[in-house]
Amino acid sequence: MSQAPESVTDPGSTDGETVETRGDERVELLRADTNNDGQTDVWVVDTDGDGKADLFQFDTNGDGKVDITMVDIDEDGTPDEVVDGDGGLPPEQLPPTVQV
Ligand SMILES: [Ca+2]
Ligand SMILES: [Ca+2]
Ligand SMILES: [Ca+2]
Repeated sequence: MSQAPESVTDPGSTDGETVETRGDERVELLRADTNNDGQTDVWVVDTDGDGKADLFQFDTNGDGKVDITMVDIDEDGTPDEVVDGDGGLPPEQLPPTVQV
């Protein structure tokens, strides 16, 4: 056993990494349309059912797909992990609940 320590291998996807969240649920507390094109571009999500947001996703280029995903794993209001893409958690294409 002289092999190097286990290395992180690329799963083969270039669409960003998968994020770890507090739970497996997806309760969308808020969806917002910040550029008023009728498509959601901000998602605020609770993944463990405690009613507090711990997953935040943003569509920054207006194509309706998530470009940045932030996870607040300890729910202290500060993102603990930020990844490109949807983090393996693509939102449903639903109309925004809030027009900003
Ligand atoms: Ca929008
Ligand atoms: Ca939560
Ligand atoms: Ca996008």
